[in-house]
Amino acid sequence: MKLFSSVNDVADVKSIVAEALQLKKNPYAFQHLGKNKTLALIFLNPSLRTRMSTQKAGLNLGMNVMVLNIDKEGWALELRDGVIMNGTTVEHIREAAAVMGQYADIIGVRSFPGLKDRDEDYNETVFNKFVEYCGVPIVSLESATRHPLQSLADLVTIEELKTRPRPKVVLTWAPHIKPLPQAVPNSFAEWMCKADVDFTITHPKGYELSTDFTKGATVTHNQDEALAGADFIYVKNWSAYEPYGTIFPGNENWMLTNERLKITNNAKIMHCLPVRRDLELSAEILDGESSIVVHEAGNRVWAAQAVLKRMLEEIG
Ligand code: SN0
Repeated sequence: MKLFSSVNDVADVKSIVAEALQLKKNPYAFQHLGKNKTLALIFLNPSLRTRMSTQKAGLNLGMNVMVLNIDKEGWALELRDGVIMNGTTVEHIREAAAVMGQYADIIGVRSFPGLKDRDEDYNETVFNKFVEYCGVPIVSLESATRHPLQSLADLVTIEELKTRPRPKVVLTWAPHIKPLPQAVPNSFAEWMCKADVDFTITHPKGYELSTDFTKGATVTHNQDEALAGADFIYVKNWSAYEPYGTIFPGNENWMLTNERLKITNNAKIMHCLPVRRDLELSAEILDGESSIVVHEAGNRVWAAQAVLKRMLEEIG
């Protein structure tokens, strides 16, 4: 694997999930693979879990790891082609990415969407420039439209904790005060559509995701209907795809409470984090028995490690 940016980059989803669970049991078995290899993690946006879990995954594999919060610590990057750089940007992504490729054997990049220009975001303009210019294998640490390391960790978590062979998994929209990317729900949906689960998406009218990510899912605006009999509930806010980046007023009653969970099959509650308490998800759920959000975040290490391991095996 030279690129990990979506579920489509994984030849066999089942086997990478199994591999991640194997690594969880035996984290240091492949340290020889990463010896004298360098992983560079480049952040254009904030991070807690992705940064720490991917760093730990690299260390577990024996790699050297460098982190650059380029948005805060680097030169202001120019991302557009054909502009005279007489403004605030100092360095072009063409040189910056190429230079990073000189120092690293694998690069991870986080590049959130601007949520202004849908074509620019959905063409993955920024992430693809890193792919084009860095010249080494590259891992998405959340791009404009997807968060594949998160989704792989989510599937690993479902596989690990499911109590029946084909669990009912529900992705539910949750309230928020600002427009958030569709990356996490897009990505979760495309991974679930390829997994052996019964998958339903529920959201208020207007928050339809791009159908490129949801083929095979059941979609309903009736949250209770979706929650009935659910084994796993994935909670996440996202802004509208159309009109792009919009949030509509209301829908505060979409926040889950213990009362709302009574119709589920004793559902386990997931969230990628960070989560805003009592806005997106009730504190009583986060602090209660049904929440698996911290366990899920722990599994980010094994997902990242499975991906890096495959890349290292190919580099040789
Ligand atoms: C990001 C998102 O894509 O929704 C990262 C999730 C892993 N989340 C946020 O930007 C949350 C920001 C906020 O103000 O709550």
